[in-house]
Amino acid sequence: MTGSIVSLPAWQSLSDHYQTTGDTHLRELFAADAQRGGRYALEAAGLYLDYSKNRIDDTTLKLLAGLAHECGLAERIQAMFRGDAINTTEKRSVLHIALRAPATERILVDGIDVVVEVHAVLERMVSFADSVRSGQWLGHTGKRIRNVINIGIGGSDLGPVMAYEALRHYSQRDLTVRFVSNVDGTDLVEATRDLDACETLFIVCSKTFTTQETLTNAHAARAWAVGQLGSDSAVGRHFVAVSTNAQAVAQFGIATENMFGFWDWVGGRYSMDSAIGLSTMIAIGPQHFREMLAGFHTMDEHFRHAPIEQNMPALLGLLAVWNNNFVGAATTAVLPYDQYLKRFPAYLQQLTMESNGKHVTQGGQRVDVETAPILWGEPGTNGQHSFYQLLHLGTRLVPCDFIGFCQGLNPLGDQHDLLMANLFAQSEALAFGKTAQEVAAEGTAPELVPHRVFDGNRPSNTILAERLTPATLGALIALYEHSVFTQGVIWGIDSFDQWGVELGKVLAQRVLPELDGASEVPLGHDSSTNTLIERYRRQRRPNPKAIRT
Ligand code: G6Q
Repeated sequence: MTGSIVSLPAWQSLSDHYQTTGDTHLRELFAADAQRGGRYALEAAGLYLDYSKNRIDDTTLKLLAGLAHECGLAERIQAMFRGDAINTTEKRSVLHIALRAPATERILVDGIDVVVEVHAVLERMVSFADSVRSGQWLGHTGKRIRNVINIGIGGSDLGPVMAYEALRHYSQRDLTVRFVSNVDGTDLVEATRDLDACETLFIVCSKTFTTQETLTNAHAARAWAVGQLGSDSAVGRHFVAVSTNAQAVAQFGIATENMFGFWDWVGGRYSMDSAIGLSTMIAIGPQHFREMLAGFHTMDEHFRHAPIEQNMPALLGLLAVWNNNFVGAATTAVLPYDQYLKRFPAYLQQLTMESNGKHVTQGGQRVDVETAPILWGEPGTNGQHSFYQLLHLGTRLVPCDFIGFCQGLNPLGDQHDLLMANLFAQSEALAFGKTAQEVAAEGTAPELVPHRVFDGNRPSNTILAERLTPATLGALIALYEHSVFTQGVIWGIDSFDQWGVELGKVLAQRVLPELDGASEVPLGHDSSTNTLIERYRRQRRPNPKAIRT
C-alpha cells in the first residue's frame, strides 16, 4: 500500500459509516436482532470467539473486510507463509509459523528448507529435556537437576514465563522453574537464594547473546555457581544456551553441543515456541510441548486459508482497528478469567505494543492514524476489585477481551462456576449498562441515581475454550500473533522490527561510566539528568565486586 491510509475508499466509507451509526447503543443492536449473539461468533482451533458485543453491524463487517482487501491482507498473509522478507527494515523473512509446521511441510529461505532445521533443533531439545526430567543429566557433583533458571529478557523471557505459568498444571512438580530477567541484582539473588548450585541448571536465552541485562545476569549466575561448586569446569554441566550467536556462546564458556539454535527469521517476541521455549519443554515435557505446537499450527492453517469474514485472527485484528481508529479507544484490556494466564496480559503487551507501536509506514512516511492501542490487563476476578470501576463508569472507553474456559483445571466446589459467572456478568454489564429508570426502580435514593447509572455500550470480545490445554494455549497465542499482524498490515507498518528497543540497549551504556562518584567524566546532559546523576553519585554505595566482563 502506498499513500495515506485515510484516503483509501474503504477507510472513508468506515469513517462515514461511524458518523451515521456510531451512536447506536448495543441495547438497540441486540434488540433489533435476536440471533446477534450467535451470528457474530466464530469457532477455530478449539476457540470460540463471540464478537457480538462490539459496536458493529453487518455493514461495519463488510466495510472492514473491504479495508482488509484494499490493504492487501490476503496477499500479505501468503507472503508471510511463503517466507518473503516482509520485515522490510531488517530485510528478513518472518517465519514463526515454521516453528510449528509439521515435518512434512517445506518452507524455503534462501534455498534452505527451514522446516528440516526446526525439527532437528526440536529433536535435540526433546532429548535434552528428557534427560533433565528423568534425572539422567547430572550436575558437576553427580546430583540430578532439581532447579531450572531461565535467564533472558523481553522476548527471551516474557514468552517462556507466560507459558510456564499457563501450563503449570502439566508441569513436572519436582522441578523448580524460575525466571530471571531484570538487571536489578535482586532478581537473581532472590531466584537463587534457597537453591543448591549442585542441583541447578541455567538456561541463558538470548537471540543476539549481546544483551547487557542477560549477559550481566549470566555472568553473575556463573560466579554464584562456580563459587558453590568450586571449579570453572562445573559450567558445562550447569549452563546451556539458546541463541543464534554460536561464537558469543562459546566465548561465555558454553560448549556448542549445549547450545540450541534458532534463526534470524524468528523475532524475539515470536520465539516462545522455538528453542527459547526450552524451559517450557523441560517443565511440561516434550509431548505436551508438541501438543502446544499443534495448537499453534491449527490456528496458523485457519489464518492462512479462511476467508477474511470467517477468519478469527483477521477479524479480531480488524475489530481492534475499528475500536482504535473509528470508535476512538486508546487502550485495550485483556482479562483472562484463569489464574494460570496471569502473565498473559504482560506477554500480549509486548506482542502488541512492540510490534505495532510504530509511527512510520513501511515506506518511511509518518502514519496519519493512531497505531497500536495501549494494552493492559489482569486476571479476573482480581481486576473487578480494582480497575473495573473505570471500565464501567470512567470517562474513557476501554474495549475488553475476556478469556475463559468451560472446565477449570482445579475443581474446588462451585468455584469455577463462580469465576465464569463473573466473566459473563461483566461483559453483559459493560454492554448493556443500567438505565436511570432501572436504578430508581431498585429503590435507590434519588440523589444516588446518577452515581449508579451505567451507560453501557462498552465493547468487548469473549474467547471461550473447553479447557486450558497446551493446544489451546498454542491456538490462543497464534490468534493474537496473527491479529497483531493483521493490524500492522492495515496501518501499513513493519510489525517485526523494534528500533525503540534497540535505542534502550545503547542509552544506558553511555550513562554507566558517569555513575562512579570518583569518575572524572564530565556530565553533559540537561540540568535535570545532571542533577539526578550527581545526587546518585553522592548517595550510591561503591560496587562490592564487579562481575561484568
Ligand atoms: C523482541 C525484542 C526484544 C528482545 C530482547 C532480548 O521482539 O527484540 O524484547 O527479545 O531485547 O534480546 P535477546 O534475545 O537478543 O537477548
